[in-house]
Amino acid sequence: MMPSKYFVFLCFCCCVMRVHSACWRGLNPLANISTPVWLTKMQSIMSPGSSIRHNIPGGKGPYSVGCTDLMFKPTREGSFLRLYYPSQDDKDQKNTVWIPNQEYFTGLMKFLTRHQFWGKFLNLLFGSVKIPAKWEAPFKSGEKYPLIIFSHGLGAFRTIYSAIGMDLASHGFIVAAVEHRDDSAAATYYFNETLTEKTWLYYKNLEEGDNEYLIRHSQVLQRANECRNALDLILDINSGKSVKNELGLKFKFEHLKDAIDPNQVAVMGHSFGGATVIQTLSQDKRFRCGIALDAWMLPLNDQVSSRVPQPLLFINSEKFQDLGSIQKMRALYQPGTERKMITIKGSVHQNFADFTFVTDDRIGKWLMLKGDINSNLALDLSNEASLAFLQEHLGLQRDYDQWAHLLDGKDENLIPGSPFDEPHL
Ligand code: 8U6
Repeated sequence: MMPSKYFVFLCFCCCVMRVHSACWRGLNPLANISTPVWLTKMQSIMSPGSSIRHNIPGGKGPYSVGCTDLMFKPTREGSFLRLYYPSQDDKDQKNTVWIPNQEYFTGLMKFLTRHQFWGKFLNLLFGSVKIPAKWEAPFKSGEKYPLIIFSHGLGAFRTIYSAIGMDLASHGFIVAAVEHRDDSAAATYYFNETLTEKTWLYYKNLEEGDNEYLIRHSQVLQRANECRNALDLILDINSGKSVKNELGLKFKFEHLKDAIDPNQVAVMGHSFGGATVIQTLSQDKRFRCGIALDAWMLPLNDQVSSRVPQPLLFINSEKFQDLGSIQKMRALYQPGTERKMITIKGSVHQNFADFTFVTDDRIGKWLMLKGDINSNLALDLSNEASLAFLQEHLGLQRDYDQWAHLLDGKDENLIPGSPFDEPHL
């Protein structure tokens, strides 16, 4: 998916930028090498004006956003999730580290079939990037919030959909982004029973002769179970059960008691996570509606299409879907079901994940992380359409219906339905 020359070029650009940015500031780049200061300089290449940026947008809604991680049960069968939530306005709290372990970069390189050198390189570039959500900020109690379980894409992991998670949380949602242990995440980890050993689990590439459908289908079943387990866990916390966070963090999950309306639960996901949305809805009616962002339909079997009575929103990129996958989506349009589909003009598959925000336009397009549309505009449209849909189908008393026209594709940057549809006469 990404020719080596692009990586070499990226490296080259970054090095050039590094020297340039150091020169601009009248610094001798060599003098600082191999000191922590050197690392700080490294981060300066991520400042505006260089090819690498770190402005992952925060939420646009009225709530401050907090973020924490929860690992429930230490083993592979447990739940691992990142929570974005409405928080108290706390100026003392620090922003959240975006990608908290270098192993995630190792896993990304395994997924992208690149040499490990590049993982170390990306870790240097992005390992200390922060997102504008307050780490472990106190929860804002006193209201009931709807809940969204979020499922990541192939080769992704729980932390790289933060622009979506933060925006929804800033609009009064609790968002739980699960990390899947089905071998489809770039990387994830768990412990043994006694917490003495940390095991990293990396993305498993398909091998020659593998039946892609069978593997991906069994993974989507596991993913749906992991989404349901995450819901069980959060509803347990909601009813006052105390849970042990294996990560030993300070965040008080007890404050989430009675904070969630169990009738206002949705499932959302990107790519493989979009397929997970559909599978999960078919298995568990506690999820009242679903949003599939550029869903990858291959993992699903044909029977699922008649087993999803809940409302479903498809938000697609312009470049990723083909006629076959649109037909699989259309098969879910059964009598009596609520379906919406929109396509974001000029967008690409990876417009929904955070890496679209951390490079400039040129490099971003080369790496297929960005499309012709501005990444902020594309995600605003996706989030606003999602909020309008969630308001309608979770019965929220908010003003997100101001974006209801987006659900009919009424915007200059949207196509109603898909590019393959017959034009309406
Ligand atoms: C390129 C997904 C990078 C990068 C992701 C490309 C991706 C990336 C980090 C990994 C997985 N954003 N999942 C250069 N392709 C860093 C430097 O991180 C998203 C991102 C992001 S996904 C997806 C699924 C399949 C494929 C690509 C992405 O669902 O968007 C193929 C060939 O399967």
